[in-house]
Amino acid sequence: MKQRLLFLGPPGAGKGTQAQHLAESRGLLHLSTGDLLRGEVAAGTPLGQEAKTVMARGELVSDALVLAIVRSRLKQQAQAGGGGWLLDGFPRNVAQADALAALLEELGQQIELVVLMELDDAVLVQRLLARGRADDNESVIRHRLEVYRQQTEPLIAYYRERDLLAPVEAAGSVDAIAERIAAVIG
Ligand code: B4P
Repeated sequence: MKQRLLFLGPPGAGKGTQAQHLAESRGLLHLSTGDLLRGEVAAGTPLGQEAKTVMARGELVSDALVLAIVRSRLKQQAQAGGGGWLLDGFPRNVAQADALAALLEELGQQIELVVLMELDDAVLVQRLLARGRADDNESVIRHRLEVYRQQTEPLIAYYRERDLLAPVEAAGSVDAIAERIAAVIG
């Protein structure tokens, strides 16, 4: 079974939903940069204050800020003896992917698989409108999709070239999608 995983895909594809299930059932560390940032916002930390307006606009929080969070969690886990991890929503652009590669080299670890969750825009928008989080109104959702196309989609070619990409159809029930993901992870 592969134990060092990335979940990639557009907003609303269900990365968080599937990552939570998988991490629980397989005992992996689940690192969702979105959840961690929302935690900082809720706690009113300086980092959260910086992230809040950026997230509300549907844009990406600065690489330095997100990287600092991921670096400290992965280092902590490595120092505690290592183990599997699942990065959900990170990296979101090529600079973050390069920084992750450098961090993993430092830790002597490697990405084993990148699960790409694929779904039509119409279904993505419907799911997000139904979720109704603070950044889930229609104009912000459209903007997040644009940001995804411009900044995150290049990672598909990036990880395909490194022979790590496993595309999964993200339409259907949560259980059906979980089975497809389990099949590619082994
Ligand atoms: P994220 O928290 O990563 O959220 P997301 O991409 O919008 O959603 P996800 O794909 O996880 O969908 P979910 O399972 O919730 O990002 C939010 C913001 O944080 C970004 O816009 C950015 O500002 C910031 N951010 C995060 N990471 C960053 C980074 N690395 N760098 C810079 N900025 C960063 O599912 C969506 C909905 O669909 C839910 O309501 C769910 O219940 C439903 N759903 C899931 N599966 C379903 C199914 N099979 N059928 C029907 N509904 C389903």
